[in-house]
Amino acid sequence: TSVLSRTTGRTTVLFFAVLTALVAGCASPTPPPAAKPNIIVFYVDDLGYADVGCYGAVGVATPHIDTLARQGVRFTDAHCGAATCTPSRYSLLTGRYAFRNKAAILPGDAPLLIDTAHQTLPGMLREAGYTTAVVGKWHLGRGRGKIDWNHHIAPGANEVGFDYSFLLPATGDRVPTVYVENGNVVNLDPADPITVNYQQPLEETEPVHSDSLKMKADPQHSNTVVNGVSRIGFMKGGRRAHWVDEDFPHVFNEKALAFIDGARDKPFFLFYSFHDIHVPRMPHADFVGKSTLGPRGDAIAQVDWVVGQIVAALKQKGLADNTLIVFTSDNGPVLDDGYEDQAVQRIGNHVPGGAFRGGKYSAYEAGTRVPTIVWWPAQVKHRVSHALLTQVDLLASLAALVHAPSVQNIDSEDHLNAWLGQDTTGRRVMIEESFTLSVREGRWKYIQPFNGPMPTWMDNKKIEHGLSNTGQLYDLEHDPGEKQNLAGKLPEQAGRMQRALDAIVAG
Ligand code: NG6
Ligand code: CA
Repeated sequence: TSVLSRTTGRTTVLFFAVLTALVAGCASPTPPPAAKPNIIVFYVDDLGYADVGCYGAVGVATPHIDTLARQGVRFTDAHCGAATCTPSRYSLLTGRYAFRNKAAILPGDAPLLIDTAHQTLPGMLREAGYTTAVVGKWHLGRGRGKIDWNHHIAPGANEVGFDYSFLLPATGDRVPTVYVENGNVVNLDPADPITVNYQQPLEETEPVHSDSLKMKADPQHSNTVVNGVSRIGFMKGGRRAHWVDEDFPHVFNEKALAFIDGARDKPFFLFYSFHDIHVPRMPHADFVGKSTLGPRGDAIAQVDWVVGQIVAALKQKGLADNTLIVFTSDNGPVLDDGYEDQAVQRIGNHVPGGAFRGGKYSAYEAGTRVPTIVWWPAQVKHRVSHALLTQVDLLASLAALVHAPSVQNIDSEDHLNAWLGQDTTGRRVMIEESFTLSVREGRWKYIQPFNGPMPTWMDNKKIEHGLSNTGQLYDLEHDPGEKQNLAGKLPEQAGRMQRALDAIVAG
């Protein structure tokens, strides 16, 4: 059958499925089995709520992302699990709140954070007949103890459900600065083995001379220089395997497209996990100067180009109609995250967090409220949705989509209808994670007290962390910028929400 007739057939089936569901008074229209779409999650790093055009960006154009939004569902109240990377990725992939595993930002040599016995999003899809891959940033650890980078490293992405993995081990600002493909360092020269240490300098470690750097960095990022950029953690060896930061978009695209090409007989799941727009922001020469915002904005333009390339390839292969794309971010925005890249100086009128307060690391809304777009030409109509959503629910929601056996998970809820733009409410109660926990219920947000110490590296981030040693209550409908703490005025509401939060934590 032609793409057209297949689509028409599906639309008809969907129409009847929706009708049946409505008649039955059931909220969940069940898509027909034939609709098992390809699924791509574009996971951008540190992209703030208003960092793309369709959410209000100034100084950088994102035409390809805006097209997805114009044709799909654009969400205004969708959240990543946490205000930092590792916990968000953990909850996206496992469907569990990260606090259950005390997930925090990992060093580059950490053991695998995900329990291989737990159900995962890629594992669930694989069982449902998908071929699965992750390309880009990982930051969820690997191995069981001290890692030997010179041999096969397991368990890792491949042991938690990905058939194929091509990864940056942690972040661009952490060593080792090498790609790991299916558990093996790419291009490793056995005569030049890799040593990594996050505790202390290696014998050969030389002091960083800031004059020789492409971009100056703060003391925490001044351990090892690779490609003219200094990083967190000490590393030696592996020279032939070193990545070139400027090449990331081309390297990752090549791997992503090869995977899509090879997925011929099965639907595929691609977790396209960007390094952009995390520090160090080192866009390819093609994107330098594409924005008025300096490297941070140029990196956004680069993300947009990548999205455009992948969507164009899908179209060219006749796969676009039946591919579901989720475009989103792992935490809110940060300008100065340790490198002198002009992000602060060149911000102009651009407001990365939009109407929301705080940013990456923060308990305020901008910490986890991130741009989120769902695009699926065959089945999703354009709309702007104010449904309350969390990435924790992608596991149960996509399981419903592909008719996987029921998900055994305490946190992940099936909100497929909301993800597809049909139900506009979404979650009733939802946790946001930062250095503390917050709970959302409709327009209400409660941030529980925080008494612990802050890591010292937070001192120079210039971020409003939103922490206080007393509880905070905000009415987001009237006060989206969280300026007026109503906990004193409405103690019962605050107390009720603290108890709701405690109940979720207790499981
Ligand atoms: C912090 C780093 C920051 C960034 C962050 C992780 C420092 C050392 N700051 O520790 O640069 O790498 O970790 O970002 O001053 S995340 O998006 O992966 O969570
Ligand atoms: Ca991040």
